[in-house]
Amino acid sequence: MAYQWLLIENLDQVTTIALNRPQNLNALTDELLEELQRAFREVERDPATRVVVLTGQGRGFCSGQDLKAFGGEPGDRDIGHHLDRFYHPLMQRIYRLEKPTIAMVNGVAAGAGMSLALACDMRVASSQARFSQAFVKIGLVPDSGSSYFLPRLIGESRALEMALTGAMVDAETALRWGLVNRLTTPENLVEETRRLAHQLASGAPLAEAWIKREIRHGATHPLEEALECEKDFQILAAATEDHQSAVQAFFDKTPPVFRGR
Ligand code: T3D
Repeated sequence: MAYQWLLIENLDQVTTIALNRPQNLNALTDELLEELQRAFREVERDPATRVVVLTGQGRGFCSGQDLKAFGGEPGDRDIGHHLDRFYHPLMQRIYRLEKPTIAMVNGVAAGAGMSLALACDMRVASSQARFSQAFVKIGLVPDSGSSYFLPRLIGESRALEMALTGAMVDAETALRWGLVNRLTTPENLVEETRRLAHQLASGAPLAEAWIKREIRHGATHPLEEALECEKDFQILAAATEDHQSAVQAFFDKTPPVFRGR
């Protein structure tokens, strides 16, 4: 089905989803959020997609909730319902996608736009990327997963600094803080992201899906439970054809080919 607010491209098993409202730095309307939900549902099921890249058209990544769509009197909006309906299912879907996800952060990522980047597994940033927990600047609190993702990525103290000040964090600082995995020039952003995406796309898909679950579990559970979780996934992984054939490829001194079986 066609999309009005997204550009979607599949190249060599990597699907790139680009938010496409460049005139307002890809601010999120209900229509765009609905399309994003649908796109992530589709890539989840699509056998031709092994890795998903999320980015923005134009000079911004995403400026968060479209403030012009607020309308009406302050207090008229049922913000709880809005979050439940549009943001919560989307962030959970991205975070739990059983395929690797990369946010290719081309420009500013603010408010829920930053949450979108945080919900991805990794972030590759251009030197023009900037990050702001902009919520406080309009008297709101972090939502759409930022309070969950951010302290886990950069620690409580820096997360609080970002959330309390709403200050813009530049790409260099983001790299230093561990907010982004890689930093490159604007000219090399696509190439650098593609290199990482293709490396992941040629990996073992079942192992990658289980690794996502195992690492997230390990981050929030005691060692004893992490060891049990690792064992459960390792039993599954060891039984795959991909594991058997990769071990054989190692002895044959040939590159492994993973088929997701
Ligand atoms: O509703 C709910 O369920 C609650 C959910 C809330 C989640 C949230 O995301 S709250 C936070 C919302 N986002 C913001 O508060 C950020 C607002 N934007 C900015 O602070 C700045 O635009 C930026 C720091 C992101 C970028 O600044 P700059 O100087 O590079 O660009 P600009 O000139 O401000 O913006 C360019 C255009 O985009 C401009 O339009 P114009 O004047 O040329 O017609 C601007 O109005 C528009 N724009 C930017 N952000 C938004 C936006 N339009 C609507 N909504 C936006 N969020």
